[in-house]
Amino acid sequence: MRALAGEPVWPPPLWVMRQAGRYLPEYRALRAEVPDLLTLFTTPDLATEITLQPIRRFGFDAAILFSDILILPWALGHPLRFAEGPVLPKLSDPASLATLDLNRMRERVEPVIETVRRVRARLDAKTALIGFAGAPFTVACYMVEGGGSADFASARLMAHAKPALFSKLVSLLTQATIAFLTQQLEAGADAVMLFDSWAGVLPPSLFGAHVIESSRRITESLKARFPHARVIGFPRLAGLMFPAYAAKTSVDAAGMDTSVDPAVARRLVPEGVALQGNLDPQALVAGGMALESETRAILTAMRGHPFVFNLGHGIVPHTPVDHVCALVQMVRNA
Ligand code: 1CP
Repeated sequence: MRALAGEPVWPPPLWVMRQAGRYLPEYRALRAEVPDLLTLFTTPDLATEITLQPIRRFGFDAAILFSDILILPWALGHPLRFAEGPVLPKLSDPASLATLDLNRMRERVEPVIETVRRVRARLDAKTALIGFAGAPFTVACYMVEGGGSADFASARLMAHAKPALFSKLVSLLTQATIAFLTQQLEAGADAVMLFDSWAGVLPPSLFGAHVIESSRRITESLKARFPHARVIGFPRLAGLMFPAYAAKTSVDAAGMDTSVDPAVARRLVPEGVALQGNLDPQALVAGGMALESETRAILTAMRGHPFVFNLGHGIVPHTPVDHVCALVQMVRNA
């Protein structure tokens, strides 16, 4: 929390994106008993246990709520199931947009909010709890596409060909995200993160409206209500738009994806904006010298700047648990 508030805490605090997940044997064991992901996300007992698993094992400085970015459209009434990845009906017209219902969202997310309460009650005071949501643009991508995609071509096509419809969707998701994150902060989350995993597929002409403006609205509205809450934004693959994102969204910290040079980012973000990231998840799989030199390079580049050590994207399932232990040791000894 001090690093997010702009203090260059050293050694830097550390957590790992997707830290609760398939690389952990205890997660795989639970998952084998309850194979339906949506059940895992919406059963407070199970979601609480999974959120705490990586904290027990590694002592990370933050826990992140075990949920998914697609819980929000699900709570708005958009059907969702998980196969290899998420599967949703494709949203393509005003009629399907009209079925999304903000009023029923509050009740449908209640099990997730209960998880926030239980996790906060079980964490010690030194461990922060990070709530999260997908950023409106990224969630819109999955809703228009009906699932994952390499380039989210149909979502981008809609943004160009039906700009009013796409803007309406992003705007509705912005409102819903404010409500959802407000509930998480009320329930005890210390910080919230906005995952804009697909921000980088947009041309700069649309990045301002769909990524920066929607994130700014969310951040400012949360901060007006919760002055001590911190917001982390993750505009993945934003490239040259990264500094504008850090400057204009009012986020407390900007998450660097693997492609960002931390030494360059540090010079380009406004004073006081913390940075988070950005070890290549594959360096963590590799371990040994590769892990050591990549980790050292990031630590050297970030020393003296408010910083939270993390990966540049989610940890991958075949990551050896020993390598995560080695990473924790290296960062703690920085
Ligand atoms: O056991 C499994 O197979 C589950 C895989 C899984 C997990 C662990 C999914 C399906 N979601 C989650 C949890 C999750 N998702 C968390 C939990 C907290 C944590 O430990 O970090 C978070 C923060 C997310 C966020 C999320 N879901 C993002 C944003 C971050 C990112 O990775 O870019 C995205 C894009 C999703 C969608 C999603 N959910 C699941 C999958 C496999 C995907 C990717 C789909 C695709 O694009 O192909």
